[in-house]
Amino acid sequence: MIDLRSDTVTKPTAEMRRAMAEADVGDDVYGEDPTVNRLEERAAEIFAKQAALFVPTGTMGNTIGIKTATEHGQEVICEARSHILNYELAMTAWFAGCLCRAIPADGGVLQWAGIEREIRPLGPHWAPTGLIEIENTHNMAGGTVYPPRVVDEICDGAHARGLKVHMDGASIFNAAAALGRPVRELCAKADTVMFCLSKGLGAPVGSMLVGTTEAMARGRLYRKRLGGGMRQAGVLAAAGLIALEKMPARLHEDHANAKWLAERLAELPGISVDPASVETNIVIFDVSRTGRASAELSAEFKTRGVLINGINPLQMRLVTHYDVARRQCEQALEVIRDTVSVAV
Ligand code: TLP
Repeated sequence: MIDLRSDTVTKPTAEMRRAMAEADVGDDVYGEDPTVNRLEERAAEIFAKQAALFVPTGTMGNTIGIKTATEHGQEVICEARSHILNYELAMTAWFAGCLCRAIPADGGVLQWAGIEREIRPLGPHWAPTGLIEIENTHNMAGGTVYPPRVVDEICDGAHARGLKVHMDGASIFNAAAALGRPVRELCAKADTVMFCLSKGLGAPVGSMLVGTTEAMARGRLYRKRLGGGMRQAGVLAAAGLIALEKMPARLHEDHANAKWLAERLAELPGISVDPASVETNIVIFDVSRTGRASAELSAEFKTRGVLINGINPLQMRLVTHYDVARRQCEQALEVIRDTVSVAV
């Protein structure tokens, strides 16, 4: 199977498996796992933040990041297609007790002017704004990258209003690869940043939250409350360290494969996609002119050995990653071409 459903599907590399087998471990609930401690120190260093917290999933990292910056009964401003609003089972409401105020933005990239209009002060009727959340890269907008200047403007504006900014940087290393800038520059002013080790970077499990020492200390308690206090988690952190140190350097290969696929998909009958909009490793393409629903196409691709999911009846998303080389992209393209030429 050529699996283009997500960059979460990668299997740990041989080097990761070796490191996992040999990892030095201890009980991380007591803060005694040396490998987890090293991973947290390295993450904090690389992001130039005071501290970091190893969490089992990106969803838990976002949940904790949002919780550390808000109070029950507030609103979190986010983009309309954001992961926190659409793919985390209403966790912002469930755990932090906050509503999401969704703002649609071109390419998923919010601008300070658009956010400022939506900020609500304390008043007799409305839920006051507690936090601004931005997603970089923006998954469901097609892996789009925030220009660093826009992030800085949002953070400066938010801070001037006494608000914090949480960045869902699940794929922040893809943004860094696309811009050729280090992650610490892209999130310098964000208060908390979540990034995934298990998405694009090849680790089997794990995400990180980075921020101030104070926020991470509180975050550690929320993590325990959520059931994320892991014990000898060094076996996971060992793979995470390799993901963090080694895997970012190769992400440009995934970006080149995504662009290559988008350029060729654009030539196929019934498919619409603008290759210029593909900035990282995600290609969202419209299949409505094939006359078939994305679920049908998905099932057909699968019978021919290619996995690609629909994100709604009209659009599909493919994601390139470490476990698909250019050769597999060529094979996947053949399958898509054969399937849609029959469909049209
Ligand atoms: N993204 C997954 C799905 O959940 C959609 C994928 O296949 O792309 N923030 C963003 C922006 C993400 O894209 C994801 C995962 C997460 C958070 C959550 O990470 P996990 O799955 O570890 O909870």
